[in-house]
Amino acid sequence: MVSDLLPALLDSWDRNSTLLLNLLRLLPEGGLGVRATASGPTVAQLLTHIHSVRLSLVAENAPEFLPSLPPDLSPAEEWTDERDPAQIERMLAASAQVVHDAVQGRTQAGQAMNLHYDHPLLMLQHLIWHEGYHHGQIKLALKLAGQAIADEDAGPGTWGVWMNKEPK
Ligand code: NI
Repeated sequence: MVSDLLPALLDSWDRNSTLLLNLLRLLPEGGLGVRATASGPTVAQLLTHIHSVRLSLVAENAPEFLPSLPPDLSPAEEWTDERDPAQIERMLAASAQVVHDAVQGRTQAGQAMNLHYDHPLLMLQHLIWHEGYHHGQIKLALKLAGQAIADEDAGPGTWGVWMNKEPK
């Protein structure tokens, strides 16, 4: 089991990435433009913020993994109000892979991160926490706007991604 730890931790990151994409796909019509408060970010901006934070942390801590990212998937600014869900999906999928590769690469090399974190795996844990925080904000913003995603629709693609065992 101990030798399975790195693959299991990277799997947890991949699941986190999958369930965020599932949330994006479940957004109701116009959901990307919803805000929790008048001055707060749109759902679209929260998603591009998540993308941007992933890339910023890799840039600060393991920059050698950034060149694998296509230039058009790198945001010009942190809170881009991108309204094309397909583009947001491409951005999130690409940045998730960059994080996966950076954490895997530095961990396997036994190499510390450049700026933050006592261990490369802490970056992965930090990002899962950060994205869960914003996931809840997105769900609440939709609810406040009267566009809540029903639990029975959201559950299989979010909680189920964490908890369901793969068929053996
Ligand atoms: Ni944030």
